[in-house]
Amino acid sequence: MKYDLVLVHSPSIFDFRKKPVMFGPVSDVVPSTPVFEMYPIGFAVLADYLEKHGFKVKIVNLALMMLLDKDFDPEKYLRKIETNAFGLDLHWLPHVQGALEVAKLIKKIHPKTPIIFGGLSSSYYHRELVQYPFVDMVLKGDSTEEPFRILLDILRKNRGNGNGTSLFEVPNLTWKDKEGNIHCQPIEFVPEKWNHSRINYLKIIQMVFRDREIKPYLPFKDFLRYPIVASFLCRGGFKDCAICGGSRYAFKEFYGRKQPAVRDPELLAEDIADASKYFNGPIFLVGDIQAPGKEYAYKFLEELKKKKINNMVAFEFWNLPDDDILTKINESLKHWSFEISCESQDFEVRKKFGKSVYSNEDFKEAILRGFEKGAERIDVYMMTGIPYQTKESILRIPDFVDELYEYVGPHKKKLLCFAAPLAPFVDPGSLAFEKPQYYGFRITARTLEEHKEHILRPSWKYWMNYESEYISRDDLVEATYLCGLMINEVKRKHGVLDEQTANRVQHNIKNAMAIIEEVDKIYHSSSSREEVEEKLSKFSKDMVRYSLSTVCEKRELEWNVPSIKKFRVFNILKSLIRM
Ligand code: B12
Repeated sequence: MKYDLVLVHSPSIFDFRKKPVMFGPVSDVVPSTPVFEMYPIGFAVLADYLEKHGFKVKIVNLALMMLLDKDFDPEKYLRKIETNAFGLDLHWLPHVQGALEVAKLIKKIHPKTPIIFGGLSSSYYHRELVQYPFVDMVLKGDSTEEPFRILLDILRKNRGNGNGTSLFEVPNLTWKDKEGNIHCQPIEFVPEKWNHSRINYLKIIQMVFRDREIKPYLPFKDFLRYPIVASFLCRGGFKDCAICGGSRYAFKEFYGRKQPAVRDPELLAEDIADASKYFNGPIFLVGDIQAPGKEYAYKFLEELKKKKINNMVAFEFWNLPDDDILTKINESLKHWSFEISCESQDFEVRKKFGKSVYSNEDFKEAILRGFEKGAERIDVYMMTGIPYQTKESILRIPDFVDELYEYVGPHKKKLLCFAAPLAPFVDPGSLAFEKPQYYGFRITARTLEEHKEHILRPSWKYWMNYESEYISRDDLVEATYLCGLMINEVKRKHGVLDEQTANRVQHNIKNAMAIIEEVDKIYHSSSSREEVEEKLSKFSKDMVRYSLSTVCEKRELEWNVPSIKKFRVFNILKSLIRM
């Protein structure tokens, strides 16, 4: 089959299957493994939009295919693909090495096929990116559906000629012409609302059947066991969190967006209802429904109520939810929960973080109220390594977690608390990356090449692109693991984790700490990368093993799936026949 576009998602480190790397707990609180095999949900949005406009699109989750099968040969697989263009995401900066290597490989196999990069990190680094001989174009911004349609149309008609004149018609595009000159169109396609496209899960299922291949489309390793899907409130940022590359500041300065593009409340409710037609797993609503205003939240919940949804819907809150919101959520859904990040128990650290300011007392009260109003579960997140946070401050997190469990009393088994590090990178475009001096940060990698060099180092301690004047790297890594150990004990004490799980987490953390010590010794006593890798090769298996479920057990993140049937097979088949 010949495609117009093949979207490829790369692993964070291309040869992760051979390299000895201590990834650390960088992915402990997201569904992916440290290879970051989850592709941007934007792939699904782009595929739906472009297919609707008559283009044939395929998704290839190369990272996942490499992860699932140690003998899978990416070169052999990519060689068989026929397409007018390849689209590669460099959305999350930790993919810098993997995405560049995959682009190089594709260029070697298909020298005449354009390679187009996209995603937030690509947009930030567009000029540096197109200078690589194997990168032809970058489509910038958070909304590339329509620019991509125009570009694919040009490529299909073969008008993208040598001097690239017709490419001037494509908004948001940076590209290199045959003479090697770089052209940058400004980011002008920035819709004020997000109503022009959607996440169409059925479309992905249809593509699986069309291509008779499921693996390239799976979003992450455990999806078939735990099918969590998501719906999104908006594009852009409402808040100015210091370390966030998706903040209001970052979008305004680097991605051409002055205001977040919010989805109409009716459409958002429809998205959730649509996902619930095909999946029985939890639906995570990304973005705080309170952010666009109370009226918005009420309208959305009113619409949601009409849909009579059975799935667990997990909300995300940036501000503390008030009683009205919690009551209305409870009236709209059978099963619901929420997650909230208070960043730190330290009021001063939280205040300077720049998201929301509330006292610990108010926070605890909001969690208790959440349970009383009917939340089936609440997840609380905190971070280590954020600006102004000292080692002592990190080591006090477990006391606060203990206080929280005491406070919610009978609800404690439904409360899950996590603390994970700001790693591997502080996001480019964030305030702390752009104005590090105000946050006591020193940035150790700025360019793509510098980040690539960091990520090829042997452990997450040396990957980090920042140093804080409030805590050394050694202390940050140690305090993160110690904090994980202590939180684990708090959860054991309150019966939140069974003995077996708590023992496993304890074992993982202790082993991870021992490996970090070994890596440090080898790293500091070797004179070349090859020597480090050779000496570390005997720890390879353990380095992978103790990079999973360390600061917490990964399954702790999982919300209950109310039905044993994870997929609504009858509805899927019915919709496929109708299409
Ligand atoms: C939801 C979310 C997640 C979800 C992932 C959902 C998903 N599959 O996409 C979860 C919680 C799993 C997650 C995890 C991580 N995230 Co996150 N995430 C977000 C968040 C809050 C919203 C993203 C969003 O709205 N997407 C909406 C969809 C429609 O847009 P999209 O996928 O970006 O796609 C559009 C464009 O990016 C572009 N595009 C994307 N790919 C491509 C490819 C091509 C070829 C082209 C042309 C265009 C293109 O076009 C699409 C639409 O037209 C943002 C913050 C924000 N305000 O944006 C952070 C954010 C993107 N995440 C970030 C980070 C750092 C991570 C992690 C690395 C954190 C960690 N250490 O674990 C992991 C990586 C996980 C992985 N890959 O396995 C940073 C990225 C900063 C950077 N420049 O690197 C952000 C900006 C902020 C943050 N710190 O959370 N994340």
